[in-house]
Amino acid sequence: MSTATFPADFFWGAATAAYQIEGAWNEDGKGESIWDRFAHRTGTIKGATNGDVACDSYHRIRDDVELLRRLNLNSYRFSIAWPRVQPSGRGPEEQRGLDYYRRLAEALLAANIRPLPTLYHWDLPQALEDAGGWAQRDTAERFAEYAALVTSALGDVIGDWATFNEPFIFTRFGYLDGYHAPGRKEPDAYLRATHTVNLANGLAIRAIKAARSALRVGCVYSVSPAVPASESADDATAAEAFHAYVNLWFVEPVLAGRYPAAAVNGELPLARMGYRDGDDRIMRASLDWAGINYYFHQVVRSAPPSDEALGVPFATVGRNEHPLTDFGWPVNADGLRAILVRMYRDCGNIPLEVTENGCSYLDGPDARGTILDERRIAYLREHLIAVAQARAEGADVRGYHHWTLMDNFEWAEGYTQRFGLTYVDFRSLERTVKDSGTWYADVARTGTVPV
Ligand code: IFM
Repeated sequence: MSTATFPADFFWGAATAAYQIEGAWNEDGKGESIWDRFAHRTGTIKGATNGDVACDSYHRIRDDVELLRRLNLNSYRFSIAWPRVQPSGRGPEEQRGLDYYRRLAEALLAANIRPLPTLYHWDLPQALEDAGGWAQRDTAERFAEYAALVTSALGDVIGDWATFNEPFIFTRFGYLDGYHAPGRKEPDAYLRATHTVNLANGLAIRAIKAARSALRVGCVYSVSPAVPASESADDATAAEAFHAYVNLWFVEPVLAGRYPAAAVNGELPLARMGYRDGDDRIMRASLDWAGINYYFHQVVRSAPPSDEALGVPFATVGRNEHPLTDFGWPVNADGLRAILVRMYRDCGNIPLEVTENGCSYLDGPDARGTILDERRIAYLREHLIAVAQARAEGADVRGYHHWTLMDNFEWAEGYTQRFGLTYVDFRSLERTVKDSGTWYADVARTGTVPV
């Protein structure tokens, strides 16, 4: 397929997350988050930077909505900072935080852009981390209360919601590998954290539906298709174990009330995870849609169980023959087609949206101030064609959100990566649409990807 056309009701979007763009880290009653605490610690973030100001989006609703309008987008995926609306993660709401998100949603709607918020994109209130964080079972109840609070307050203007962004990433990087907040390297805490998040997802979905039954609630997953390293049966089995662990650990619990046992050769460490009788019924809930975040595939081979937490029976091997972005991530558009088709099946044919897909290239302004990011245009073209191919193969993919609207704070990488459709000068905070943004705006306007 060299060109592709999408239906008129397809969602063309861009995605961001609160800590990566908002700034205003301690304004209007906002509580401290685990990312505030972590980034303020020496040695955690490249360049010793943090999200205190980021893109200052908290003060620039009008500019950012205007940017989305210029890009002809009809969907904006952003996240709600839990400590902005419930500073310590429990108790009464902070009205000024809710007002900010209402103003944002209303400005989007006035520009004919669908607001698509995620309730948790990694910024846990620090007070909850002090009580044990995601490793503490009670955090599941806190999350459900917060979800009900926000959707009760804003569900009159926002119909589509996501609970979590990339549960696999924030539990693993935050509690096992330690290079994301809260910076813990504790295998047992990690295992419990994955289970708490699965409990929280089920509880929150039911709490949201109890508050407002018409809302459509999904969850957003980071996924990588697994390519077996060889044609051996062992590597094929290893690739399936990778898929079960990386792609389905937070999918099967909500859809079916169970963990994908293939991830660990059938030996689920339920006791270490803090699993209790009846948890299947808590985790299971009615998911209306799933978000797919795709960046790269992984080549997987069979290996003796070695992972310090779970003992997964596979290893990933170096990253192959594909070209790399400036961040060193392989560019493989067919991986997006493949994983959309697979996840559609594994999610029981519920609607999918691409909630993130993008690339960091460091192109900056030339002498005329133009950002000629041709590599991002090529990336977008190939990946959008892959979405069209997945649709042609039967996957019900209803939207595409590019990561990201504008260059921003890339977690432990600080400001050293640029994923944006828009260039941000981090001294003046001026935004300049890159050539890729202009190209994408044309696609969004016509619904057609040119050759
Ligand atoms: O910036 C992140 C985002 O917060 C979650 N998904 C991957 C992006 C690029 O690393």
